[in-house]
Amino acid sequence: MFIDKAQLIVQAGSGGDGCLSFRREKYIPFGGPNGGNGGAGGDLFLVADQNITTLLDFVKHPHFKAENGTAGSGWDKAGKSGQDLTIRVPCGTVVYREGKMVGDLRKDKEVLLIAHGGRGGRGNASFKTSRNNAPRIAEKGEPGETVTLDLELKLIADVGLIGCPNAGKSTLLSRISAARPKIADYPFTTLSPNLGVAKFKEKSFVVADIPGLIEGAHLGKGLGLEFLRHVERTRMLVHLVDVFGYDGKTPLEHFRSIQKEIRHYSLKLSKKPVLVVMTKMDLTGAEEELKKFKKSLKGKEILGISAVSGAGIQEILSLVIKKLKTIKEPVDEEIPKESAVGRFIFEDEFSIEQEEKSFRVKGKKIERLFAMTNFKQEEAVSRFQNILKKMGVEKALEKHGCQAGDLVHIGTMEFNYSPGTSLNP
Ligand SMILES: Nc1nc2c(ncn2[C@@H]2O[C@H](COP(=O)(O)OP(=O)(O)OP(=O)(O)O)[C@@H](O)[C@H]2O)c(=O)[nH]1
Ligand SMILES: [Mg+2]
Repeated sequence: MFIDKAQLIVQAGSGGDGCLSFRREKYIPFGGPNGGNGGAGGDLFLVADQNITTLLDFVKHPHFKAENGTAGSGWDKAGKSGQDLTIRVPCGTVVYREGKMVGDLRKDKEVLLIAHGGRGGRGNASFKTSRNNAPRIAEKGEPGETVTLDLELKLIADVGLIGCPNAGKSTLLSRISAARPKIADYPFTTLSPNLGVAKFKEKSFVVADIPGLIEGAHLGKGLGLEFLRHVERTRMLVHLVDVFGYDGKTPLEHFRSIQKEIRHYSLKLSKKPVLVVMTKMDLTGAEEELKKFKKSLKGKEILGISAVSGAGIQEILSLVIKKLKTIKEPVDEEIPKESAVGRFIFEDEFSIEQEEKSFRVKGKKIERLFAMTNFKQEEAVSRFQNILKKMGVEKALEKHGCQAGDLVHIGTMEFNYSPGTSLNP
């Protein structure tokens, strides 16, 4: 099954906890701290893979988690880092986070970092200073990032075949490439896009055949405009028109209504160069129809083909190759710099929100500090308080009207505010 939209819920690995330990050996009465650091958690990546053609797997299995780092241990032994996890997606996968595009994996093997693993917690050996040579403090590992991503597959092809149902799009694709799409004498034979590589005189290009369009597709009629997404990134369109029309309408009426649907879908798409091709020229009376059609669309380049006799097929191929040479690659959709996953975002160190009689301190740095503090260790608690003080959290709380006894939330913890001693969990 061809699925072109999916959601991923990924969690990078958490860092391992730092270790609290002291050297204990015979004849060495005051062995120093020797607790090692925890290992880093594994990162999560997406990688484009040309052998994958659908996002179907993610609909069934949207959850992924990279490995956690292991805890540090005594004798200054660091924990092991967690393995990174790489998730394979089809080429042409566009990645969104909270509605913003954060990546576009076009070419085989392109990689995108989507979630950072947590840092390993520092062991007590790392906290040794000249003033404190026996620290009883070790950090917990930093939790790995959890991220929800929306994936959208937009096929990457040079040429898009569009037209009414039954116009002969899939038949043409099967004539010019090795692709074997389903072909039949009824509308909506093609239910999902097909890709094929067409070759002509040592040159090749990728063609996308999509389901047929009908008038009112923008209102959801037929299969709607959903699949036009897959010709958005082509360099040109080939619009196929059945020489005897479809559903009682003339070729000209069809041509116009499909062009109108495309304009409804996107102005950008409607501005792509179009080659108009009349199909089924082997049928009796076709020449007359083609003449009429050409006359009413003066100035447009129109070709006639027959997939049955092969007439016109070579002409299409050589014309498309000639045209492609003059058309630049479509410009990429801009990825806003600040939203790219994995990019460092400058933000205020913290912010304070008032919730009735209580206050919430928010911010990446503080929340991370909270997650990595082991509140069972006295020294860790006082380090936590000192850092908050240095960051100016106490002052900021008072500015917001926080008074002794008021509740302050950080992460999942509640504190009673007491000025001077800062926050006591
Ligand atoms: N006589 C004749 N019949 C053709 C020609 N091209 C296609 N057909 C027939 O037209 C019918 C529709 O062809 P398809 O290739 O399935 O048409 P399509 O545009 O892909 O149709 P949908 O996938 O339903 O949108 C089939 O019965 C084909 O055999 C042609 O050049 N000459
Ligand atoms: Mg088809």
